[in-house]
Formats: sequence, structure tokens, C-alpha cells
Amino acid sequence: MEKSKLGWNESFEEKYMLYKDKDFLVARVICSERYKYKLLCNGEILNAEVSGRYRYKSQRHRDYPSVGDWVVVAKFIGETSGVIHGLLERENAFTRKMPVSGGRKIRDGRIIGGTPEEQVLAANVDTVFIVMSVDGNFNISRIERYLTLAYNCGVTPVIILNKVDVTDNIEKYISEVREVAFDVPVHAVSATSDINMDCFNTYMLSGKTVVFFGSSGVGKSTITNYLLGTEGQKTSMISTSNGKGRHTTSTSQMLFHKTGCMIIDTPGLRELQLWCDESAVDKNFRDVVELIEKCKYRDCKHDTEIGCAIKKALESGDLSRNRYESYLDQYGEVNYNSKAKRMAEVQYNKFYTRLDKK
Ligand SMILES: Nc1nc2c(ncn2[C@@H]2O[C@H](COP(=O)(O)OP(=O)(O)OP(=O)(O)O)[C@@H](O)[C@H]2O)c(=O)[nH]1
Ligand SMILES: [Mg+2]
Ligand SMILES: [Zn+2]
Repeated sequence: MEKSKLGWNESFEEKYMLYKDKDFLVARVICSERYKYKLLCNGEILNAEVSGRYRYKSQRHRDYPSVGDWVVVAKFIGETSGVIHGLLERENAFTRKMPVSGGRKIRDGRIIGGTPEEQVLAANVDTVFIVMSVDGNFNISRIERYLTLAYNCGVTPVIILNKVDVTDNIEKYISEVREVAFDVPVHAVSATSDINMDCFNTYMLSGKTVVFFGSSGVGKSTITNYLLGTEGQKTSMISTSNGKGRHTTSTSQMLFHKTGCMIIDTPGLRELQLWCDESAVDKNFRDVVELIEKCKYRDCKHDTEIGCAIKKALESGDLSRNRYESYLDQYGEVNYNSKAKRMAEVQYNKFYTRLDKK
């Protein structure tokens, strides 16, 4: 498959110049699992790992390739494997704070402890589908979190409410979502009952990359399989059966749609901590920010101050308490993480300065 069909563009061509005099090939990461990668390179699938030098120069999780990334690779002659020597700067990345394993504590409803790090879940994407099912999984504050991360990534989000076949009241769900989503498209579908599935046609365009995010069991893989048709299903989803006959996706994987669109199916996210700038929160909560700007005092704490627009809106019901609390929650979390984020940045710069001197 040609590079241009995989989303390659002039900007990547420019970034590739850095490596042009070397004998490297370019490839797109279609699967990554524990630092082992599957790449699509000139129509061939290669198994690859990063070189020793690459590892030596990389300190953060985000320095390593993720699904959707473009990398430069040296292919072993006559084999379907190679070594990754570089990562082309990303156009965008959907990231979250890496879930902390071990030593985690919850304080004020916030997870603390462990190494604070950013985790790239998918790179170089054109559309982020946020999937939620209209059953017990439905949760507005979770949608608000996904939206903040999508805004941070700078990619158009689209909300998919799946399993409409299990509710008689889809309008209620849609209107709740619309209240927090503004101009973000919202589509109610059923992948198993084939309801409104043609809404995906607008997004499935040649050379574009779309990604599905959402909790486990909301139907991301079922939607992906529907879109790919029987042919796609044969290209083996990487899934593990959990003993109940259900297949839980264990690794993100890029699949290829007949239109030439690339679909990334991801494993369900149990945790979605914010690792982003305040501006992403502000963009998501522009209704709250607009009110804050109307407060009489610049440093209004929205508590007992005279002329507080937030207080007034909460009293009149123009602003719901849940919405305001979501805003405060996210704002607090981003602020809390921003200190760790800055410290990680300092560490990283030190590491790089040392490396440059060598
Ligand atoms: N009723 C109903 N069930 C659905 C629909 N779409 C998917 N399901 C069911 O939901 C269950 C989970 O679907 P999956 O596609 O595996 O969910 P997933 O989001 O990929 O889950 P993970 O891979 O664990 O993240 C399966 O039993 C599907 O048959 C739908 O539109 N309606
Ligand atoms: Mg799945
Ligand atoms: Zn105020």
C-alpha cells in the first residue's frame, strides 16, 4: 500500500528529511504491545523493536512509538522484521495520564502516587469517536473527560451512543449529551441491530485515520467489525475471550476499511485521568468560562461575592450543579497534575542536556 494512502503527507515528508541520507524505510505503526511493534511498510507487515540507540535516547513513554505513528525502520533483508530508528514528530496524539500501577492512593477523589507520566493512546488521527452505550455505562462526566482530552489532542471528537436497541428513551440520552457537547456531532446507533450505522460514512474517508475510545463493553469492536464487514473480521481482531464468550480487545490495532480509511480499535479504558493544558478544560467548559468572565470581580471565588455570575446561574438553573462540579473537578485535577507535568519536563530536559554533551 502506498504511503499516501496511509495518511502520509507533506509535513511527514519534511520530518523524514532528517533521516533521508540513511537507508531507512518509513512505516506506520499498526499495533504496539509492550515495546514490540507491528508496522506496515511498503505493503508488508513487519515485526519490529526500537534500536538500542533509540532506547538510550528515550526517557518518556511518549518518546516511544504508539499505534498510528510514523517511524523510520531498517528492514532485515529477506525477513519480515526490522529495527525502528526514529519516530517522526506527531501531528497530534490522544493522551491521558498513565494509570499508576502499585503504590496508588486516592485522596480527595484523585489518584496520587507513582510516576506521573503521559501515555499516548493513538497518534496522527483525524477523528476521535467517543463511544458510550445507553445502558449502565452511560455517564455524562466521563463524556466530559473524553471531550477535554480530545480538545487537548486538537482533533474533532464525535460522540457515538451505541446500543440504542436497548432503550425506549434515546432522546433523553441525546439531549443530556448535547448539553455538554455543544457543536460536537452526536450519533445514536446500534451495531448489532444495524440502526443508523450509515452515520459513519461521513468520517470513513480515504487516507483518514479514525479511532474508537470508550469503556470496555460499549461495542467498539462490534462497530469496527460491522464497518469492516466479514472480510475485516477475518483479519483477526486481537482479542481475548474472558470466559463468558465475550471478546475483550487487549491491544490497540489499526484495521483497513474498504474506503481506504484506517480504523484504530482500542481496548476499553478503565481510567481516564487528565494530562493536558488548562486551555483544553476551558474549551470544553466554555459555558462556565463565559459566566466566570461576567463575574463582577476578577478574582471572584464564586462563593459569597456580590455580582457573581456563577452563583446567579446556579440559582436560576442556567448552570447545573453537576456541570459546575465537573468543571471544578477537571480544573483541580489538571492543576494538580500540572506541577508533576512541569517537574517531569525539567527532568526530561536535564536528561537531554546530559545526552547532548556525550
Ligand atoms: N444490545 C446491543 N449489544 C451490543 C451492541 N453493540 C455491541 N453489543 C454487545 O456488547 C458486548 C461488547 O461489545 P464489544 O464490541 O466487545 O465491546 P468493546 O467496546 O470492544 O469492549 P472492549 O474490547 O473490552 O473494550 C458484546 O456482547 C456485543 O455483542 C448493540 O448495538 N446493541
Ligand atoms: Mg473491543
Ligand atoms: Zn463568581
